[in-house]
Amino acid sequence: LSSEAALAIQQVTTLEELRELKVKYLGKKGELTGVLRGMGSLSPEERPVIGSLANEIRNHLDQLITGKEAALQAAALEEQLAKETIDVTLPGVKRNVGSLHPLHLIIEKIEDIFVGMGFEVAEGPEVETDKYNFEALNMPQEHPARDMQDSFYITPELLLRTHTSSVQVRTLEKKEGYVPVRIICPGKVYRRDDDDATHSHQFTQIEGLVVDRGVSMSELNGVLLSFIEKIFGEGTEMRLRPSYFPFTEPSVEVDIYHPEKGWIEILGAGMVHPRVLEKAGYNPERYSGFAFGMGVERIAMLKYDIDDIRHFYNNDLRFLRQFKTV
Ligand code: FA5
Repeated sequence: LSSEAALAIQQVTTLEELRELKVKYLGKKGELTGVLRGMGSLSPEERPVIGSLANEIRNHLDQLITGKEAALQAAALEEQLAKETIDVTLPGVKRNVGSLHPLHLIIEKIEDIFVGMGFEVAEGPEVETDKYNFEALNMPQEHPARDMQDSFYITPELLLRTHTSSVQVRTLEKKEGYVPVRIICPGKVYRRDDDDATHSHQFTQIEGLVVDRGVSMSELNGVLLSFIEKIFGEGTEMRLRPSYFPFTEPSVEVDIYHPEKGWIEILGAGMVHPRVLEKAGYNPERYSGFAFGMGVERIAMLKYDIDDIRHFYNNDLRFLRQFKTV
């Protein structure tokens, strides 16, 4: 029995077969167990002899099985490792890497410039109340200036914001009368304008607002010139033209000089109207401020020489791929 079992164990090639052999010889109903069970019929002299012989065989077989088990496991591991070798000569799979949208890139660039001048980045909702979009900005119901920004109304009280100036009063209310206030706010705005090469019914603005003691028009001039030189290069010319916004007094429109296109308007700005400060809880006798609102697409079009605003929204990969940064 012993040599028969030893031979069988030696010949086994899988762990599964080895388990079966273990049951066959050493299991509860196994052959060796059978021998031990039959000991009752032996004479008292024979019993210890056969008993110790049977135990010896059991230990021997046990050892053989454990040894074989380890050998089979090692072989299985070897085989797996051999199978998993990497063929470094195989051609790679090219993955398509996406890129940031040009508008996103320019917004980040503009944010960086203003953060460098001590501004914080603020946010506000795109669905806005009449109060923040118009009323608190010195444009009561029926004010003719509302016609300058033809609006998408949702209810008589709610509309898609027509400019990021809606964030001015929201920010001032949050600051609860404290100064300094120095924020910019990028975001989408909506107007019932007909789409053409330079107008879109949905576009992007970046609002700026500074409120503190003794803020002046010359500081506005300095901040804007410094911004424009950083975006368009040193020596870029800027001019302020008198204009009108109900929420600023005086108001200006800001143009930059483009060597081929001439003077181009890029933003509106002015000194925050005392009535706006007052409504938002700031005493206009003590504090003053300036604000500006720029069209981001217009700036990107000038910087990257893009001739049609609709390129930003059509998702044409031939256009988008030109702004790949990685
Ligand atoms: C405003 O929206 C004012 N809120 C700006 C402002 C802020 C003035 C703070 C004073 C103080 P305006 O309607 O001019 O102003 O728009 C600002 C800029 O948005 C424009 O200079 C232009 O660059 C851009 N813009 C206006 N309408 C469109 C449009 N339909 N498509 C693309 N860009 C536009």
